[in-house]
Amino acid sequence: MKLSAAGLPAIAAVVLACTLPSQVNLIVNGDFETKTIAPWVESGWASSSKVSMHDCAGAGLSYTFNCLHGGKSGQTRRPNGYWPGNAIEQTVLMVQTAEYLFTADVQIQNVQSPSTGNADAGLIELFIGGVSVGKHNFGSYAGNSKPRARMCFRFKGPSTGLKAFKLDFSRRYYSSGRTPTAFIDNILLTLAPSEPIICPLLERKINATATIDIAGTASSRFALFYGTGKFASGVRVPGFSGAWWLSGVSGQMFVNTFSGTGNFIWKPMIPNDPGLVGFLIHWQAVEANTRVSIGEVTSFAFYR
Ligand SMILES: [Ca+2]
Repeated sequence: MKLSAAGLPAIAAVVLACTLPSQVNLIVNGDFETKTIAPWVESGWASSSKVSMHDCAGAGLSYTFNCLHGGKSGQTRRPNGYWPGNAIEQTVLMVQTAEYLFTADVQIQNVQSPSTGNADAGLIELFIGGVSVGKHNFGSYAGNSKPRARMCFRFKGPSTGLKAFKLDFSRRYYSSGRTPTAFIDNILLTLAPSEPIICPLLERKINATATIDIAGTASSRFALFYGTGKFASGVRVPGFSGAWWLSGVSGQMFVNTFSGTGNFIWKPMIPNDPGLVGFLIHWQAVEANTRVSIGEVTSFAFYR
């Protein structure tokens, strides 16, 4: 099927022939909006950990898990030289070789001593049944900064069964009165995600260039769409895989072609418009090759 630049926005207007109940997140309380950590269980060395209101994602205040990064003297360092710090985990039914998409908003901020930089702001790593499947390394920290990132990666289930889904906060040094605080929110685990998949990389500040990774089928044509709203239920479009979620003021950003490895990096200059700050925008891409596939919806805001 040939992708029509004019035809794709009409997807949003298709009759609601079939809807999904909601976006399926295999993680319970991944947004911490219950105001508590449950059913997550803490392990390792829990240091100043709590669920509190914080603007982790740059989209406004929201209940967020946070802890001091790093371990303590007397522990055994890991082979990578990091001190094991705090970890949160819950049990998830995993299927070996099935594909999963993990996303989470993470941030580092030195709450205890804001102007103090740090040689290592730590590593946030996802382990499934003890196997590392992905991580984000904040590296060194500049005083008075609040670096944000979106963890976003796909992985194959390492084994089948009820597995510990553990987010681990380790660091090259152990915690002290000047250690930065790590924040995490909006933890989402999707089984068999539909391509294309959109992941913002690095910071998303206004008056700066953003970097958005879009991944799909090699050499396929695709279109990127945005919406100011998101339906409560995804809309299935007959003949297309995936589901359509964008509502409100929505439109097409551009049409382009994935590389031979199925990637496209979009680097838009974000206007210096205070009206954009904290405004949640929803995104989906649609690709066409032997069939039309509507990719996973993702949402993020821009911030100062
Ligand atoms: Ca939250």
